[in-house]
Amino acid sequence: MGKISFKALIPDDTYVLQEYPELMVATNPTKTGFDIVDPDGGYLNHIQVHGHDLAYKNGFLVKGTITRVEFLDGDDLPYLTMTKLNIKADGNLDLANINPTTQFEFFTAGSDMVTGSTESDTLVAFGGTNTIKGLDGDDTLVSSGRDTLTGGLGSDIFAFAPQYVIANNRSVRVTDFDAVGGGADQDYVYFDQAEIGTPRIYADHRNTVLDFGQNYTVTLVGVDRGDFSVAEDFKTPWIFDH
Ligand SMILES: [Ca+2]
Ligand SMILES: [Ca+2]
Repeated sequence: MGKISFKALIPDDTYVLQEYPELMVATNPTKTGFDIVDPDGGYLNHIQVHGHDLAYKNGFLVKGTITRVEFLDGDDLPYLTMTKLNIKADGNLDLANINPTTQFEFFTAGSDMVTGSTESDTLVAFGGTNTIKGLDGDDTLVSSGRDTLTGGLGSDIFAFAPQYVIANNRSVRVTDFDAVGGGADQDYVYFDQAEIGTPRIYADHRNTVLDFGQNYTVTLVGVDRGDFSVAEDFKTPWIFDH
């Protein structure tokens, strides 16, 4: 299981990948890793990839295993670190044409433990069965399904990315949704209603369930159905806007 830690180096609500140019290139490829940098040298932010038995052919990473990735600023301080990865090269990583967002999805395709900082973070985990913890701060936890989300203190947004919702049999559990706190404690559910419609909302034992159909459910653990309402607990319209 990959271990992903976000650090508090960037201002509130800035998604870490926004710190990087859209096109980057790999330099210094060796058996044990490579760096990903801005081809124009315009940004000092860079990404370091570590692994073993890495091999390259025609400008692509074709063999080996990626075990650790660090997203760094110009002073080599980490925006986020990814350890305990076990990612096999799939031949699709083009060393001369790297989109950090696409690459991040590849790095997080497995099941991951994602941890935020004590500041406000935007946390994502993409594929796999993930555990995401926001800790302190007003965090945005973005789930692609089959995840367990814990916001921690603060007013958190639990966001469900519409591009993943079309898949079946995805269930999410939110362990600490605060539907009654109000003010600084209030948490929110976010999703794009235009994309996936309005869920059926019902009580299940001591939980409240949002049922989007196609076996896609979000369970708000320990939330009384009577405390949850679309008007007060849904966040619209934009995911990164607290
Ligand atoms: Ca993942
Ligand atoms: Ca946080």
